Amino acid sequence: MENQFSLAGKVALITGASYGIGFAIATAFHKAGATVVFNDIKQELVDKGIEAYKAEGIRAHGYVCDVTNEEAVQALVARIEKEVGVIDILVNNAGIIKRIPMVEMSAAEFRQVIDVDLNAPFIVSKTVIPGMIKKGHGKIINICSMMSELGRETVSAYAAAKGGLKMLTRNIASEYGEFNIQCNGIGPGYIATPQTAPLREIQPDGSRHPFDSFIIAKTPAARWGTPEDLQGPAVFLASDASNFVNGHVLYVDGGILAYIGKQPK
Ligand code: NAP
Ligand code: GCO
Repeated sequence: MENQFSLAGKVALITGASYGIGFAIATAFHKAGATVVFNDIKQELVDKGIEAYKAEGIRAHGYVCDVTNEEAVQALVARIEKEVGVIDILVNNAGIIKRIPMVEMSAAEFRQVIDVDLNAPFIVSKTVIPGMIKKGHGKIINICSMMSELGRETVSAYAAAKGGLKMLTRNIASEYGEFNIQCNGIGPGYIATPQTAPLREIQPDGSRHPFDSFIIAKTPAARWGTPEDLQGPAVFLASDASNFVNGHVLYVDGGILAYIGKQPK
């Protein structure tokens, strides 16, 4: 079985992976044998990322690139092909969120979220797919969300983007499945990273943030997820073990989507 999950000899690009979920996935890919390539939007983040990988014993290739910029992405992919090799595995991980009530959100803010969370996965995927077709295989993993399925107050742009990303996932699978490219999503539940830190902030009186208690009550596992919880699912979707899995979103949510919520006492 081990061979089915091996990523030996594979080149994996994980976007926005200096820390957080992307970093954990990249680390797992390294342990499964892949060469890790990542980008981030600022040089300081790339430098910090390279150091963090080094501390884990990983020689990662880090590049500065804003994934919303098509020309910059084309230059990045060309450079990776020259310096590291043709990309076998892409994880569209870079993402942002703006928590603003919809009627107070400007169209510019809405567009910015759509640009990073939906347009960028389109741009990076369309740029790596030709190399994957030539190579005869490819794996694309889009990091979706609970908000690919559910709505909530203040996250209209994020939910619209992540819902769209689920459909982009199915469309890439539909359009390029015949070239032995599998495109799947991972839908993380609520994961403790800097992105969700404001939702877990300890209150001035020392109590938990109300949203923190709400998530624990809403999650059958009764805890927040960790970036490490996503490692096994990501290796599965990047490896030969998932060669006939295409257009699927694997929710890694401690059971949130299965659960109606706690009964009133
Ligand atoms: P994070 O801690 O905020 O990390 C996201 C990374 O993407 C950051 O390094 C960020 O850089 C980078 N980035 C943002 N815009 C970029 C751009 N235009 N070009 C290149 N890099 C860019 O987030 P995370 O919690 O690890 O989340 C990773 C992914 O999982 C996101 O797509 C997120 O929506 C998704 N997700 C998260 C959770 C959760 O509970 N944490 C749950 C479901 C899905 P900066 O630091 O400069 O912004
Ligand atoms: C929020 C959260 C979420 C999560 C995640 C859930 O404000 O509701 O930030 O959207 O980060 O995407 O899967």
